[in-house]
Amino acid sequence: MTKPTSFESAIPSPTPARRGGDASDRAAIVRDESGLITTAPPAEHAILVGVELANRPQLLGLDDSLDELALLAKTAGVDVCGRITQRLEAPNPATLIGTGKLDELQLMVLESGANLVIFDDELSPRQQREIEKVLGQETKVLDRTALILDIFARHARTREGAVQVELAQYEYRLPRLTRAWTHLARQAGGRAGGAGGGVGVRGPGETQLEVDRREISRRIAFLKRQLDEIRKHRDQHRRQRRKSAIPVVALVGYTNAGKSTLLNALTDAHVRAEDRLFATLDPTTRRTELPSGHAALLTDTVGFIQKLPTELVAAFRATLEEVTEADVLIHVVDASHPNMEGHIAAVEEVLEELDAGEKPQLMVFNKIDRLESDPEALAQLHDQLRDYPYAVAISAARHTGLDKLRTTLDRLLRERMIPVDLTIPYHHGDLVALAHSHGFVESEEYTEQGTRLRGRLPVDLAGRYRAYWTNRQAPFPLENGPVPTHPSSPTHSHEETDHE
Ligand SMILES: Nc1nc2c(ncn2[C@@H]2O[C@H](COP(=O)(O)OP(=O)(O)OP(=O)(O)O)[C@@H](O)[C@H]2O)c(=O)[nH]1
Ligand SMILES: [Mg+2]
Repeated sequence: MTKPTSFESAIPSPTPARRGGDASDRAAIVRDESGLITTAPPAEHAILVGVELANRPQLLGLDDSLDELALLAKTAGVDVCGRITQRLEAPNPATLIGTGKLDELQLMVLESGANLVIFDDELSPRQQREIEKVLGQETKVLDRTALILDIFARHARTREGAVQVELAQYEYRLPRLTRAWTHLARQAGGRAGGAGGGVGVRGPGETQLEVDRREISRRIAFLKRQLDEIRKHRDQHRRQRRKSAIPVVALVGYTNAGKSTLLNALTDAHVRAEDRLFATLDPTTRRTELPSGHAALLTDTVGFIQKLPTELVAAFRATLEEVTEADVLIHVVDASHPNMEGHIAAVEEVLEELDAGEKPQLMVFNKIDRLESDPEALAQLHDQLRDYPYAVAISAARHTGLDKLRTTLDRLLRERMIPVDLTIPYHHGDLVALAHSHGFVESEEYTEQGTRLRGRLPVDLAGRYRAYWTNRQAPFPLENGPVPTHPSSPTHSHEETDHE
């Protein structure tokens, strides 16, 4: 994508998305003089700051949340050299933590030689500014959101991913253009218009900060237009997919739960699965065969985390539509994680935010190989499975429990289909074949009027059989369009790769 030159000169780009390679993973987060995040050699030593607010429900405890922040820091190549926490009745509007705590933090920074402070909670632009004032120019102040944005930027491998991260970074940055940007440098000679500037062209007196803001807003608008194009393309792609009436199953779950490993185990996807947070950003879809003989399309996509910034969810709408448009979800859970329950709740929260909370879910408790030495935990897990209508325990890495997973997925898909009783004229053998390949045929008889089929059909297909309901009466309205004279057979052959 090309950037406007004026923009390039005015605003350094956010962290460039990296394509492949691991060496630069060791790079660390720093801010350039403009305040934007960029990568640099590993020389970052950070102190983590966590706050527990009396009236705020937390999915993870203070320490667990900071452990997770430490993992995020590690993923970004930052070395953690200390942490500090505070329990508060209410946040300090100016500095989040209390003044005494801030002094303590300053001392800790000096003693440890840290050059970075990372807050586990999102800082308001004002709080960030005030804290920076106290800690001085040498110490960078980041929050969890900025850290996640940086990791996302490193892991984006497609244009779609890169555009989404860049947009999220600029939207995060826009209200935070302060410090280095407040030099109030006048534009050289007021070139933008001066005395002769036309209407709407601002002349001398415009500050650098305002110019920067305007450039960033322009860039945001440009990125949004690009994303609209991407979304249109994805939409078309999905519509195509829907025509084939193959159910789409999205793998969702907390980051690092094993979604990509599971996709690889169930298909020949060969997607990258790694022991780090947010290894996957870009969706990959692969076809898999189920024991019933039916096919399903499995989509692996970005993982979730507690305190996932809303801007990020909004910016990743194109990617996350793979989740919202799926027929069913496989919710992958790391059953060996001490915070399993908190992770499940965090995923449910994000699903709610995406309006996907009501989709049928197959709960997959992964990594049970790690529970082998703990029979009690394993028994407890098996008890827990009963809380869910569809749940299995597996090890994606060792390929244990995958058959059970496949049959359970088959059952779930079958139970969401609608029961049908059809009499199909003999010249519509194609519709009989379609029912066999995409539905569950429980009985088949040959009558004078045609083939009588009883069983279940996917909702998406049922409309095509409207005219052939036995006794001419569907038990409910079927509004899936007219019955085609030559119903096209669904495409079985195409295997999809959205992005590699
Ligand atoms: N012991 C064990 N490790 C597993 C299992 N499944 C996945 N892992 C490991 O868990 C780590 C994360 O796996 P991924 O498949 O990348 O997880 P993900 O959910 O795709 O993670 P993100 O893409 O980062 O959100 C990798 O190191 C995997 O090897 C399992 O069944 N047992
Ligand atoms: Mg993954």
